[in-house]
Amino acid sequence: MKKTKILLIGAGGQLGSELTQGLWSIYGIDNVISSDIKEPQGVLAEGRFERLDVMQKDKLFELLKKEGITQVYHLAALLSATGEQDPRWAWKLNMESLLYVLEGAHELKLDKVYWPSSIAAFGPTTPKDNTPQDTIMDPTTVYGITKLAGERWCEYYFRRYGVDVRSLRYPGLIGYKTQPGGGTTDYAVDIYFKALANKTYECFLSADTYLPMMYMNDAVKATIDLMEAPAEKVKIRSSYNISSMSFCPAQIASTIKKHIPDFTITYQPDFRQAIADSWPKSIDDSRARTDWGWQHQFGLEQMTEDILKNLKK
Ligand code: AKB
Repeated sequence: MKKTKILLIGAGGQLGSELTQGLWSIYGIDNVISSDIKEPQGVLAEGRFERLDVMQKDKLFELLKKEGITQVYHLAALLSATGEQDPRWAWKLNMESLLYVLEGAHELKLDKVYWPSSIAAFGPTTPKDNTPQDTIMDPTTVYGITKLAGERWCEYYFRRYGVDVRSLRYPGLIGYKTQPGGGTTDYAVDIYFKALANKTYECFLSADTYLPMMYMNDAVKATIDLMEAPAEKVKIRSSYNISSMSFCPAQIASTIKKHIPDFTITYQPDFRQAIADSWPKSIDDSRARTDWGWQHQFGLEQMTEDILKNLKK
């Protein structure tokens, strides 16, 4: 049997380092190579790491061949807020890199590819509550446009070339080990750091802005569960809705107050408010639950307890 050898691209981001560790525990540290355009930080330096600019297609293909890679997790992307600073670059980076990975998977006959989509692929006329799997998708950010187009490309490569590509539409991901970079949902990470450091936080979204969110432990679990599922159970090849909780800034603040009673929050909405207002408030992920058995573990209370406990350490 062919040995599994995994490459993570863009592993230096918020999800990458935790996903890398999750994959180490299944496949062993020597069979998982993390890569990023930046030098490895923290835990990534303990395992196998390659500097890689995913826009250099030749270098990517060279690495895939040299290491005999069988699975790629392609996580590199500009997110919703940073994408708006340079829309043409966001389009180029997010789309071309995906096409290189899909082409590599097809040409080199890789076993599987993972690529993340996002709730950003939905838009202002999408039903906002319990957003269905199949519905109107009219993203307004360049990031969301790349996610919607990317979903179509994934399904195209699956149908046309049989590439076993799998994807999840992540909600806002919340972890404490790595800082997020440039998302609209990042307030829900930052708030914990500021609550502990200063007992106060100025939020860039309004108090009642509900968004779908997920604790990093659940995001890693969902990703690995999907990638480990037998191919016949993965019926959606664009991207699966996935969900665990939904809350607004006022709710996360009151949950934090249970642990830090003198914590205060103020609101100063900026350009990210319009982005958040264009996204769903909650997600129907019943297809993920029935097709490959998705179950989440963390809600707002458990997540807050876990994050604050670990950050205090
Ligand atoms: C962002 O806020 O841009 C991301 C996302 C929801 O995909 N966290």
